[in-house]
Amino acid sequence: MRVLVTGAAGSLGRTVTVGLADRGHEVVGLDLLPEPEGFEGGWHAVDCADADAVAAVFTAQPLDAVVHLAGNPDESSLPEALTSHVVSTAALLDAMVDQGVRRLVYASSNHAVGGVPRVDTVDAATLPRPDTFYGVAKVAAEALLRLYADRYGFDTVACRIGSFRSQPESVRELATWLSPDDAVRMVEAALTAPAPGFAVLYGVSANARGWWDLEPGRGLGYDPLDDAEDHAAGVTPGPDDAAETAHVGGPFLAPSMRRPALD
Ligand code: 15L
Repeated sequence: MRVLVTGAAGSLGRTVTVGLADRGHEVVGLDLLPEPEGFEGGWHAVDCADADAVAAVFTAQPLDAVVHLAGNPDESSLPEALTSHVVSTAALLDAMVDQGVRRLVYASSNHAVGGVPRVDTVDAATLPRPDTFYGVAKVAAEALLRLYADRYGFDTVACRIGSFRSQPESVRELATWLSPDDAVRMVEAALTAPAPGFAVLYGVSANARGWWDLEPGRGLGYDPLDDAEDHAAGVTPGPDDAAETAHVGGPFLAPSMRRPALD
């Protein structure tokens, strides 16, 4: 499969591009940054929110699917978040319509439901409950995926990723960790699942302390193999652990994350 990976120079992007290439896929990278050393394949240094530039990428080579990982991973103003996550997704989806590319795997986030108290069930049917403007933008991007799946018959998989790290770094992350190897498993499953239509899965490893339902992912062929518990001895408890484990979104619920929408 020839796959366009956006955000290919980021930490998740580098893991996914190498992992997909190792699994026999042809990877075309897209990022604002130049290609990392050693990257093999096509590369487009463009802004994903620039619809004309994105359209030109799609005419440069035929593609089978898109993995959209690009976007600011932190909180920002609402307009910045909408540009980074929603406008970029729309630019890709419109280019897909024009070029007949029918599958998009999306790096959504647990922050789309970050306001859910941790004791509640969190599964694919959990209603949006963003904890930040970042989360609002992820919800809106997921809504776009649903719209294009309904309107054009696309397969669009929203992966609500927990905490992508080489190792868990806090008590919360013992529940929310997504390991590098599981991230590749997740993306490949979402790319190759037969006809998922619009689907949501939780992008976490098989953590013994995990909070979220892994079954929607397993239904798409994502079987995580790693467990944050294997790294628990290296995690030092901290003063914010209780607050960070009270809601799905952890630190994004902290008062310091609050800001006016339009500043
Ligand atoms: C995310 O979606 C963020 O991009 C990342 O920076 C982490 O905060 C992560 O979620 C998390 O919840 O740990």
